Amino acid sequence: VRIEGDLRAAIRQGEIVPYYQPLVDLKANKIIGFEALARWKSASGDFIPPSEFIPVAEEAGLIVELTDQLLRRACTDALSWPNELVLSFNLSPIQLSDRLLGLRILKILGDVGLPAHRVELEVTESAIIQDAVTARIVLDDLVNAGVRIALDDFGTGYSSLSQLSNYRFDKIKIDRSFVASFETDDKQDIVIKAIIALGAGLGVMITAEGIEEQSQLQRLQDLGCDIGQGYLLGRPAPIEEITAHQVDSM
Ligand code: G
Ligand code: G
Ligand code: MN
Ligand code: NA
Repeated sequence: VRIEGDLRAAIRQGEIVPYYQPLVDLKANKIIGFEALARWKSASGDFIPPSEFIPVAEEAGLIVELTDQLLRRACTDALSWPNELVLSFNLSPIQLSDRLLGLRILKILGDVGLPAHRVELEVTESAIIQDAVTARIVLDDLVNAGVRIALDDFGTGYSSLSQLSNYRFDKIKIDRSFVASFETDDKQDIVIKAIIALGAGLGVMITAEGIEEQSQLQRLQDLGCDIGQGYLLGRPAPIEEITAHQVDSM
């Protein structure tokens, strides 16, 4: 396929770069870190979304090279941020069935000189179910070194709540589909409330994704949600923009 050849070239030429979206402490109203989101700006100037090229990279055997490159770059960028800010980085399910992943990630952190406690990895429920034994080995390698783990897209997927008792996450990210509908749907409001209570009970921080409206932000703050993310709080932006504006203005 054509995209595969283009992708190979794009990786070689460093055309796929991380953008950064702020993660905001909803109680203190301040940025606590950024989620890296891969962006490929093709030669024609169009953006090809990660939902298209990440699966191709996985099938073409390019995901290790792409991830190493993106993570190295993101860690280097994070070194220029104020010291307490965290870098959050996504891992796709297939990556967690590679038992060397944890060690490779730690090698990159070591090379760049970014302390492990400043890094958080976002994984999904399906990633852990796919190959539970290997996923645990990988996550344990990382957690033992001080890296934090967030359960991404929580509430979607096929798994039950069993992952929460099987693994000790540092953070749960409520999928943006809940935030998008909770004002118009009383049941969703109850669901979000329950997830926030669950987080408090488990001692796990809760992040709400996809906050686009002031009213959504207000409601989440009223419910005691810990962290927020969404276009209202900041869109994913290239490193030049976040260092110039967002961090300095906080
Ligand atoms: O940025 P956007 O909303 O288009 O991201 C779409 C999906 O791609 C999300 O599920 C996100 O987690 C995933 N994604 C973004 N960047 C990366 C990355 O660097 N690696 C992996 N594995 N997934 C990513
Ligand atoms: O699956 P994951 O949570 O990693 O994906 C995050 C995706 O959500 C990114 O592609 C990002 O661009 C997107 N995103 C972030 N904030 C918003 C928002 O407020 N609204 C919508 N629709 N998408 C968002
Ligand atoms: Mn994510
Ligand atoms: Na998500």
